[in-house]
Amino acid sequence: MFYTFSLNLCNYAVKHTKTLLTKTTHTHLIILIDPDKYNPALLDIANTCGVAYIFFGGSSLKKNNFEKTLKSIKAKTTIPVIIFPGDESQVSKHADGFLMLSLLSGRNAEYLIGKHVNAAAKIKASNLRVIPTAYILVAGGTKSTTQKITKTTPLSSKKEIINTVIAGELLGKQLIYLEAGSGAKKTLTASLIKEVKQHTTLPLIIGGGIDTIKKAKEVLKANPDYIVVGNALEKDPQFLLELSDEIGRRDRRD
Ligand code: 1GP
Repeated sequence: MFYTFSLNLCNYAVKHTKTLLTKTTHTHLIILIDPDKYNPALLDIANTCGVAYIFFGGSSLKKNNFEKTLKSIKAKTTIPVIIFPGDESQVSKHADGFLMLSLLSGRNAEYLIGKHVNAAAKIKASNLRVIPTAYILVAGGTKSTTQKITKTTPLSSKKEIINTVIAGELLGKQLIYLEAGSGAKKTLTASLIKEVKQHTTLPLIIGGGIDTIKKAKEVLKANPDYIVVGNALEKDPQFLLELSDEIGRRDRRD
């Protein structure tokens, strides 16, 4: 059992494992913090709410405070912080791990190998735990920042999504991150997530556009290993309490 029950704000807490982002029996929650929009109040809630990981990074940072903000987060929490890099400058030995993202849904060589070569020596020197990740952007009803920056087209065909997941596994990735894009209008459907799960044994992360409990419930029906929520928590940190309750309720029910 991954969760341990305790009397705190959100009814349960998380026991962290040494290996990062492993497969789970019940969906765990990841919050995404954009360094430019860090709100310490969100971290205070996260510390009591069974958040499994913090993803840290942003696709268009302007404030030049990546390292400083990362250090201040690490000083305030024991939740593992994993860099979800928006570009090759976002590397720091102060994090607990690093998602080595390959944007497999796109055909832009820079996001398949180019940026990785630029950052490789720095990542290796950091001694970070690196998780090779198949990053797959799926159409979410709006043009996402990732889509704009990478100049790639998100996938919409179920067959292509599944074949991309399979290719990711065959290429040796250790994690599948299926993403509707930050601020997506539509989240991924439970039926698509369930089908994807039938074609991979890798841990599966679902993100993009989870901004209501109704949308969270749809994604949770498919029981992915992790869901990631960013935008909605920037707007309302209290939403984390509701999300956490919903996940905790499912964990106890099954
Ligand atoms: C984005 O999947 C994450 O990369 C989170 O998306 O900001 O829409 O929650 P949201």
